[in-house]
Amino acid sequence: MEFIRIAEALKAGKVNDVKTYTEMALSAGKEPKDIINEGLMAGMNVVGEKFKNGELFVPEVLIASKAMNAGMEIIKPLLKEGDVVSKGKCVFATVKGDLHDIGKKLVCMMMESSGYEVVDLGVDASPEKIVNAVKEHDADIVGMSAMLTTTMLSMKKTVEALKENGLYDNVKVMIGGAPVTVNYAEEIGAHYSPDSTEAVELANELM
Ligand code: B1M
Repeated sequence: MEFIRIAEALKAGKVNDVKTYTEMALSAGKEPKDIINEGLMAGMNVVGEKFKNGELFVPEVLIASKAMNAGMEIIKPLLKEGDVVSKGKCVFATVKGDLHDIGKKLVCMMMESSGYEVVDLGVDASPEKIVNAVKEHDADIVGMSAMLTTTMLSMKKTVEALKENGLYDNVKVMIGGAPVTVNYAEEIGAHYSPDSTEAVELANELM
């Protein structure tokens, strides 16, 4: 019952209700990892599916992500080692010259909600900055977003920089953004997904 209430509140984007029901579930003795998997994640998975099917739109997904984060903030300090197994470490960025970050943030939120550790480098990230972050964080996945036809070229440069630094064979490169296509991804040696839900599915396949 507690889990269903959490999932329902999350789907409805009711941040305060998610907090309340998460606290109630803890008071009732529920395990933190079960609250995440059967309450929060269960709700977020439905949100992801509905977004993919066009039943929900960007603002609703952002609010649901906020509700997810509100629940996670309560649970995080209580997690024991091994409660949550990270699916992988990702470095995400909007590429050099590009300041659009709404879509990239959405992808980051969905990835985090699905169990990935995400280092978000923000916008206008040069190939050097991305390469350095991949080294520093020993990333499994590099995710790049571009919204301008002109800045897409920086994705190719970043892939080349990853190759020059001997990192390309150890990371999976994912790209996306309105002007990006599957053909362009193939051409530069990356993997493409059209939206945040498919980005998570792609990451799951790649890992
Ligand atoms: Co700009 N802008 N903009 N803009 N802007 C577009 C992209 C544009 C298509 C508008 C247009 O002319 N019709 C056009 C680009 C044309 C082109 O190159 N093909 C454009 C332009 C020209 C510009 C400026 C050059 C305008 C100017 O100053 N003359 C300028 C450039 C600034 C710069 O970046 N250097 C500019 C500026 C801005 C604002 C700052 C005002 C603002 C950005 C605010 C912000 O992001 N913080 C802005 C906005 C809001 C837009 C539009 C209206 C909306 C973009 C958006 O947030 N969509 C956009 C027009 C449009 O797309 N209809 C436009 C919602 C978001 C959820 O979708 O980002 O597509 P999206 O993300 C999706 C998918 O693409 C995918 O998943 C997301 C969720 O489903 N996805 C990934 C994204 N990244 C992914 C990564 C992945 C996987 C999937 O794996 C890693």
